[in-house]
Amino acid sequence: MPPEGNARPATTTKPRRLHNFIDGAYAQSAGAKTFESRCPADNSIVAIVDEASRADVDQAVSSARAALTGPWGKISLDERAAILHSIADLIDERAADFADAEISDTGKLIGPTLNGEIPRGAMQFRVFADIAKDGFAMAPIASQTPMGKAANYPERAPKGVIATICPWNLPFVLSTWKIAPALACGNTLVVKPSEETPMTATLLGAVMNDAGVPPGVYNVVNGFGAGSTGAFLVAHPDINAITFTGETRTGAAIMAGAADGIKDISLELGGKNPGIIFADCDFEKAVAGTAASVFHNCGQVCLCTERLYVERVIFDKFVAALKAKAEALKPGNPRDPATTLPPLISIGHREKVLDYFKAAHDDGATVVSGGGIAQTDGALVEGAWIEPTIWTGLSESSRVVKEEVFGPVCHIQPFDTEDEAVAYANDSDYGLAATVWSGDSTRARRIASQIEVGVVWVNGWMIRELRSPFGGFKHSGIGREGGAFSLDFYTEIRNVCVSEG
Ligand code: NAD
Ligand code: 6OD
Repeated sequence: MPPEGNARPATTTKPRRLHNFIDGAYAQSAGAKTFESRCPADNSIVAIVDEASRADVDQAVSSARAALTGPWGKISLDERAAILHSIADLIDERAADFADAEISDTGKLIGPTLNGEIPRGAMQFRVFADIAKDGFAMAPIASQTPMGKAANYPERAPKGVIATICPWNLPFVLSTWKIAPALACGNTLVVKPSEETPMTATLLGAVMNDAGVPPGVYNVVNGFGAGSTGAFLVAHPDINAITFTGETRTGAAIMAGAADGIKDISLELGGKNPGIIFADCDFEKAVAGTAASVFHNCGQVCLCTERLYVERVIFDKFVAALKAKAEALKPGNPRDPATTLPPLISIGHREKVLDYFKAAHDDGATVVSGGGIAQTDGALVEGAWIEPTIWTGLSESSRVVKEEVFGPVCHIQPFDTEDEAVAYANDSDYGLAATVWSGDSTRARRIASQIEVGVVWVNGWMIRELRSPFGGFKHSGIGREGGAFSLDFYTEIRNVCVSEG
């Protein structure tokens, strides 16, 4: 379906009916429960979704377990890689459908969805197929020990049945970020998308069938977290590993659940990311890059910047320039290419963000820009719109400076010295990402090396190389994925030691 502009309603007109995808087929849930998925642009119902019961999860896991030793377990790495390339090609062919589904679920903007997030999902299948082909074989180790001479052959084996639990903010990018390497390594999967965004992972089932992925290798169970599908999956005794992206609190619950059965875990969690702007930066570039890092996807990217530290001599000028960027953003129909501000994911999430607006007010913040609900018209007035919001004047202990808001917000603090900027940046329980803006590359690298986060961008933001390690320090996660790090998580390593007398 080609994307259209303003004439097209914010959502698809008729709600889709979504079933779980188990053993290669869309099947009605074994339980009777369904739930609604809504488009946050106008709060209309876009899908009626089966909530997977414990019996559905059991069936999905058994099917994934059986598929491990079926045809999928017998094909070569090269054949698996070729199938992953076919998956990528089919996603590209159906990009407009995937984009349409993603926009219906999230209210995301048409441009970044159709030209950015969906193609990146496809690309992840190609890239991880090639990474596995290059990195699966490990170098032999010759040894001469008092017990004799031997040759050691370390080899990778699939880890088994992987549970993949995903958030709503980048549904297709973040599910395929895990699905692609898991399949490349020969595993089978049970994927639980966020209850807010069930569509794209579910649509991917048909692509898997068409690409020749055997039944049972890729399964999707839709539903909620605690007390529902997500918890059934985490507790399932036949899961070997859980890869999770979402809130830190949820990650802690999943980690506790994973202890039972000694399931391996990879946790990509929340952030409260700092940006440090030095007076010697390229000012226009720093303002534009910082605006993107604060407001992109309405601030709903774990890597978004919510704390800004600006060298005092340019503080007022920088605040004014960022305010101008915030106020230029235009809410509207996400399918209209002229719209530049998408909504938050839901009315419920907007309530949470509005609570933070109140907390900032109660703590005495100066509201430089925003602070309320963004004005829209027509059907969009029912949507989860919010104003991009900039605060100054708060203490570093204020709630909105400490806690992840996950909205289009930032607090800006002046600093005078490098040490002060680094101390501010590190004064957080989180440690996911940071940006440093400076014309002095030696200084920028010196600062970057002192910040306790998993990724530091110097004079840029969100430049993603899929071969580089990705993950967080402190409460932002456990483990690294990306490139060969994904191979380490999605495989077990066996050492075959051959005695040579
Ligand atoms: P969330 O933790 O509420 O939910 C994520 C997923 O976990 C959903 O599928 C949910 O149904 C499931 N879930 C919730 N409770 C569960 C439980 N007890 N057992 C099993 N599954 C459970 O997160 P969200 O609101 O969907 O996403 C936003 C959060 O994700 C933010 O904190 C953001 O920073 C974080 N995030 C982190 C990264 C990263 O790479 N570090 C990427 C994207 C989002
Ligand atoms: O770019 C990625 O690989 C990644 N995992 C991004 C996460 C973004 C969080 O919202």
